[in-house]
Amino acid sequence: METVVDAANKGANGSGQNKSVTVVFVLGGPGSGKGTQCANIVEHFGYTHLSAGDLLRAEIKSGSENGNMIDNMIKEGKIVPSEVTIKLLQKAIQENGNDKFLIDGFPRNEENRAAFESVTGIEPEFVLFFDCSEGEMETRLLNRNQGRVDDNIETIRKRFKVFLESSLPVIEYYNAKGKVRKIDAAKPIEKVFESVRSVFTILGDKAAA
Ligand code: UP5
Ligand code: MG
Repeated sequence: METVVDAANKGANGSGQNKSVTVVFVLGGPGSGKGTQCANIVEHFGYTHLSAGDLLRAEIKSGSENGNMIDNMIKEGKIVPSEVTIKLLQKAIQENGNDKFLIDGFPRNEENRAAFESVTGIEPEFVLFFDCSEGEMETRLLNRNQGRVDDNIETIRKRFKVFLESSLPVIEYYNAKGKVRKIDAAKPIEKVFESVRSVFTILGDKAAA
């Protein structure tokens, strides 16, 4: 079966030779700071940031046939079917010349995780986990003011429930494999980035060795 890596490579140069792609999953509850810290990682470590939520929101805006369904799922804080999200992620990887990606906010449940692995053949290098209390996350989301349809108290509570029930088990799965790098995400943005920076610096040192 053709993996996303083969497909990406064909798209890039038509040769069909394997290109190795490094993927880091960036996970954590709603408002834990995934998007904020990904922007910092992009700036300092040359990754491309793919937010699954942003890709889904762009899909709604584009007027695609799945738009209404995605919009309704996001308003309810529910997880969009894997095939939709994986197609968007695959396309974004294929169309990008970079070989290092931060996948932010995905996989959100066990089915997402297994489907991504079997469809793309990609295993994450590691999983960055932003650990933050619900009280702090709630305050941040209610103060965000970016017009997100899911930043209201009712949907926020649903998002927290889905995170606990469906997404935390994914983090536990990777933790059992020794792949989780847990970050205290309740601190101020610059302090959180100090911890993030040390994780990526160690990775860079290993690659150079
Ligand atoms: N902020 C950030 N860090 C701070 C700090 N250290 N101290 C103080 N303030 C801080 O940050 C949120 C806010 O907090 C910002 O105002 C920021 O300035 C401040 P942000 O970096 O945006 O947090 P993030 O973790 O990215 O929060 P987000 O709301 O994006 O997380 P979600 O996981 O809820 O949202 P996402 O966009 O990933 O998903 C939305 C919905 O899409 C899901 O609920 C689901 O319905 C759907 N979805 C799927 O179905 N499948 C997917 O694979 C992905 C999404
Ligand atoms: Mg985000």
